Amino acid sequence: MSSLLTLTVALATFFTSTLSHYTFPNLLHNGIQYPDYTYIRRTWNYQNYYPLFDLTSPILQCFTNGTYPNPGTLTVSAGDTVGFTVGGRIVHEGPLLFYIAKAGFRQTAGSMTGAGEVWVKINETRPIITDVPAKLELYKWPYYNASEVHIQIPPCLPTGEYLLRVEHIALHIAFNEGDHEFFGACAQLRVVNGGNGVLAPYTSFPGAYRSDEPGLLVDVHRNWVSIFFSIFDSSGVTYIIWER
Ligand SMILES: [Cu+2]
Repeated sequence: MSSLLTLTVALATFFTSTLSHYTFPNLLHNGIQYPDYTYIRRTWNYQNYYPLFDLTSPILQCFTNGTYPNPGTLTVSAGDTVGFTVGGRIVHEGPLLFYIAKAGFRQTAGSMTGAGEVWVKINETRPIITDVPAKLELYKWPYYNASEVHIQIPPCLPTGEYLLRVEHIALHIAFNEGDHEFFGACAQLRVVNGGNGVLAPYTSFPGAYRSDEPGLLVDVHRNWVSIFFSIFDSSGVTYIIWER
């Protein structure tokens, strides 16, 4: 009886840890769902689904611990839509963001680390506001409870090799500094049929975020308006690719 109870408690702990958090294990492209961590670098939390809290950690670059099997690089066309499955579901409120980093001279998507000022935000999904001032129920995070997420590779993106970084920031308990939760992954892509866009502005991981900035230190159940204007508009990494 007591061993059954112990097992029950252990299982409950396990499911609380995994079911309440999430990963991005599978790439989706042209109707194909690739196997776990194929074209996606296996993340540091692939077994335990843990959130990342430390904004000074290089893990933030691609959510790996630096050790992962070679995932390969997938060829896609600029303008294609690619997706990531969600291991679990996105069960916390917060924005979904995509960043891209181009491989430099003598680099490939497989060889680049993601360190340095190489990242450009290409998309962010904001909450939909139906009333101001609002309560939680009046804001809708489009990816809340999602089992997959999608992004169009910008049609103007130049041909080349890239890391595509997906990031979800959970803000449900971010009223205590440092209690934001970061989840994400990087896909390795070879983009063909590209355009003449110019990437800007650049940011780095770590470096893009501060734990005390208004968008990351906020009570999402109260200060909705300040969230809206901070994390999205004043973080200094707001957009993107300029068409010319
Ligand atoms: Cu959580």
